[in-house]
Amino acid sequence: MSHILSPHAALIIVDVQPDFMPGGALACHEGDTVVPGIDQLLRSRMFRHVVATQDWHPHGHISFASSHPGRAPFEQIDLYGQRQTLWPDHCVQGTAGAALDPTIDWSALDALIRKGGDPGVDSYSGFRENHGPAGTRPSTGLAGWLHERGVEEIFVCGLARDVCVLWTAQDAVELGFRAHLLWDLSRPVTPDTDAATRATLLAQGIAITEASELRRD
Ligand code: VGL
Ligand code: ZN
Repeated sequence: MSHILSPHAALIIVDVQPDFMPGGALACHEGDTVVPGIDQLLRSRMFRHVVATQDWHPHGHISFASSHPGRAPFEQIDLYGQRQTLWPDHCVQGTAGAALDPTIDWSALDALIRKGGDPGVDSYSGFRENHGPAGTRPSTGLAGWLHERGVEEIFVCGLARDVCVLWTAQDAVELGFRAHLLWDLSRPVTPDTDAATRATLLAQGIAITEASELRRD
């Protein structure tokens, strides 16, 4: 199947940062394998609107297991009434692991959304933070930016397929966009989540699309 991109389609590249690659602080399974395809997609100039997100935490962030004495990475705690997975320290602001992947040509990028900067709240989606103490999910402003540019359809790729990519695609449909997850240009933190991720996408009307299906209008 091929998919003709309209001028109202946007690409969102989620958290393609060394800390999410093999050898990084919070490595995704085969995370580095998305890099050549994303670089090619950027160079192709197929999308009229291109956004990247960058996980960007202060030292001592609440999502770090190291901020919770006696807790280990990948344990879950209750935080503001929601389940919070505790992660290894990752994407600390200004560190090499938090940079956008240095081998990708980012020239075609229109906007960069940094997220996770609130020390007390995690932020998976590019659109809004996770639940905070007030029970709300503050916006990053991305939905407004896209709506004002006339974007109707979103293609999400990057890392991690089971966390920030998934949450970004879910918010996209909730906020009124058609959404695709570019499956071959994403990889999970936890490989055995793929079947559950596919079921969630199907149930929420998010298309599973391969980069090779994309054609320019
Ligand atoms: C992510 C866990 C914690 C991601 C970010 O980019 O998927 N996962 N922070
Ligand atoms: Zn994070």
